[in-house]
Amino acid sequence: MTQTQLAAEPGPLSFAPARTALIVIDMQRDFLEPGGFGETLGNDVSLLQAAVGPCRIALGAARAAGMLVIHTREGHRPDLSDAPPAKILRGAPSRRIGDPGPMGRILIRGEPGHDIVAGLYPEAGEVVLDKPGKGAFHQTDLAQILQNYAIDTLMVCGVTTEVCVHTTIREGNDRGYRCVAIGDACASYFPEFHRVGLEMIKAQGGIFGWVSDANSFAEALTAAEQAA
Ligand code: TIU
Repeated sequence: MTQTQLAAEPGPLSFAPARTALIVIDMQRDFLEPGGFGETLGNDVSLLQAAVGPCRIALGAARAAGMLVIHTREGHRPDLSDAPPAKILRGAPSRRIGDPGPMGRILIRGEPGHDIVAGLYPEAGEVVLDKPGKGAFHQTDLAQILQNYAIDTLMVCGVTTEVCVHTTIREGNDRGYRCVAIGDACASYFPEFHRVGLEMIKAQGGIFGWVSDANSFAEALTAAEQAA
């Protein structure tokens, strides 16, 4: 099986594209566009645009290499039966989960705001995984999907760095996956949290993962194709 080397921190990582999945976390209108969940929490959603271009690079490279691509969407059933009251009642948002907004009901499956942004829309054959929590493993069939494809390495990008990306990488690490944050393809409403969030992953010799970037990921896949 073809192996390739990824430039990453705290050190390079050798991985097999055939055993690797690209997981694009929650690049949804609810987080990236005005009028959605992110804005109801008081955030400047324009900050997340920084991740879109690098996500496109990572997605394009994974597609060209025939890698497993998984898109996640955070959201809930229309009847809110899977939304913990502790989550719905948290804080003082301008609109709560389930309330009507300009992109439909906030963070509800099937509503326009729950959909993935146009520039990163899933292609036929890619996995779209709906998740009720911050982590992509919590109450989803992600573990089964990864097992079915014999995946051992996760390349993770999307939003937000310190919330859903971090939670998913922590969950994946504890389950035995080698997890890489594609750093420039992640973003946060808090630039400092983004920076420190990436630092946390790769500190202590890579305590729960690696950090790379979209171009390095694409170069590693190109090298793998040339070696095959
Ligand atoms: N608010 C925030 O930073 N993030 C979330 O609520 N969900 C995700 O990170 N997807």
